[in-house]
Amino acid sequence: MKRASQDRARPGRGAGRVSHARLAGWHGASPRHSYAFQPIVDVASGSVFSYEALLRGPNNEPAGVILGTMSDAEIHALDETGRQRALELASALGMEARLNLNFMPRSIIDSDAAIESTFAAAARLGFPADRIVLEITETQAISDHGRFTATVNQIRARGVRVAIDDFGAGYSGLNLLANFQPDMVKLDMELVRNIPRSGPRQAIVRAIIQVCFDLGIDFIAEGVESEDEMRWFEHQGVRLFQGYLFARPAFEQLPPVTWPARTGGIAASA
Ligand SMILES: [Ca+2]
Repeated sequence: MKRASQDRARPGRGAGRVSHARLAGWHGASPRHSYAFQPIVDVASGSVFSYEALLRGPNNEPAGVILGTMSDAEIHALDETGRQRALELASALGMEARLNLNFMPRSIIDSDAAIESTFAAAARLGFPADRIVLEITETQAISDHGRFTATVNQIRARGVRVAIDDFGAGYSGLNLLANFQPDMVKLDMELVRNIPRSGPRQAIVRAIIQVCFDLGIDFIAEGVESEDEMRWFEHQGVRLFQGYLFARPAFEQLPPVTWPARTGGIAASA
């Protein structure tokens, strides 16, 4: 695996930790959770396309650790109202790119509390709805495609975009795309890993990319860790990437992007 050259690193806009003073008054003095941010980059334009907000503990503990300390009721409350903290941080950091927020299908279908609290926070903070992307994982079974599609389309009508997360790892797959065209698809990292050396993965992923291109869906390769992986996707016409090759998640910060050195092709200039 080649190492990304460090001399191409440059900070993202608004890079820097949010001061506690700027978040003072938010949920009192000791929030139970916070977020790290990881960019999704556009290698064709050399810009940050979006930042995904990743759940963390108040001291950067992994999501699984803090969820393990919470009761079911606390987890439910976190799911209903917790994303406002991601929006608070994004605003405090001066985020100008899109903000991706994670949702389970049931968080959207069973109740509108999670969505409404997110819209309310965005309105209060002046964060434009059209810069919010809902990442909905397909690893949880969507039992009723009709209801899912109708609900998500109602939400989209309010300006947000929708991405299907972990695509290829779950239950719905191409059948979901036949019934419902999201704005974006994020290919599961299991299909990304070592793709330059896996003929079967290449055949499957080429088909998924083609379907997305035909349907006008933005295709994102997530979990990209090596230049070889990135180059394979780039050769297929993919320009949107997320993964350690470009930036690791940064706690309450917008991390700088490390741009792999170009060997030709598209120039990565800002
Ligand atoms: Ca995600």
